[in-house]
Amino acid sequence: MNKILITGATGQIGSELTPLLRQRHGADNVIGVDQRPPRDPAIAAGGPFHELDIRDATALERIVRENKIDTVFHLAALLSATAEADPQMAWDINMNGLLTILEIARKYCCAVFFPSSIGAFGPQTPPENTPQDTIQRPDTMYGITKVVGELLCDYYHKHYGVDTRGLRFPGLISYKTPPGGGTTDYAVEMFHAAARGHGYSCFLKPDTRLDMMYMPDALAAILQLMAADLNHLSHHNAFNITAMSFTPEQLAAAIKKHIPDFSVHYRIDPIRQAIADSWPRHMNDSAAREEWGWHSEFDLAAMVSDMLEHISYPKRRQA
Ligand code: NAD
Ligand code: AKB
Repeated sequence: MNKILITGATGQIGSELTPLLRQRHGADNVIGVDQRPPRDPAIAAGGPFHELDIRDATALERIVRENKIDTVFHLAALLSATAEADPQMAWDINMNGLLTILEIARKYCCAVFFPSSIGAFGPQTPPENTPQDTIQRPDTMYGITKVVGELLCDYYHKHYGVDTRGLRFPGLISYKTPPGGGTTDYAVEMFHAAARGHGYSCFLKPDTRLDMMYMPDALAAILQLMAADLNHLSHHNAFNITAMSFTPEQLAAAIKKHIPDFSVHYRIDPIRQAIADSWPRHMNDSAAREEWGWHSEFDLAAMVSDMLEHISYPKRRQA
């Protein structure tokens, strides 16, 4: 991994992965692209950045060719709630974006990282201890694009020898960049409300349990998987990984240990509730542990302390 392209570089993951990779590989060797300019000016100023649509195959191919890119982190996509609001657009961006990247990777011999999601599972999937290899019949457009994405990555590996690797991320929690339109966004929103000294109106039911992960663990997992010995990987793509599993009321209780007067009430959004109800409660990530040594550092208590340490607003009321 010498010359790197990151798509979706200004999103929740990209805005943290881009500076991390620039630190490790040199600022000029990591090119970010996204359809919107970075919120954090450091991303645009910290190294090469191009504003473009992921479906613009000509512009992407030129960047890869001219910069001799050897590794692509393909993060650009529409997330679950945004995708349900415009399913045709989600198919176009998530599928044609990925196909463009895979075709370029085939032509220029690039490795590709593709993030899948708990959204790749559906109502018929076993929700507890969800196996690595199991029933995948999602009923959301986001989930459909993730399953097809996983299969496309396997196809390009098997038939064209492209080194495709990927993870099924749970909901990611971070403080640097807000999440981009997902079902698990409630968790990040809850922290910001609490840190402002406000109550929070949660769009999922109090007992909706989902897998979650703190961003430092997600970034470590990406780097560890991409550095893993190819000979030790039997799955390549779509590894289940998780760090914790909790409900909105358990997260609220953990935040209340730091901010006792924090309160949550529940105003359910039926669309996002239906999406959450179709996802696993807790995935089995033993394949990732066995094949490339995955383990998480942050549990619920450690993540909550670290989040609240980093989010500060003038009105924050401390315990
Ligand atoms: P995000 O929404 O924060 O970022 C995605 C980025 O893609 C945005 O900056 C957006 O501007 C860009 N983008 C969207 N359409 C584009 C287009 N047509 N052309 C160029 N750029 C475009 O999402 P994220 O949380 O950073 O997620 C990145 C990837 O990880 C996605 O594939 C997502 O499905 C996956 N993932 C994320 C989570 C999570 O909880 N954050 C969990 C599982 C999987
Ligand atoms: C979403 O809620 O859409 C994402 C995800 C789990 O894929 N956070």
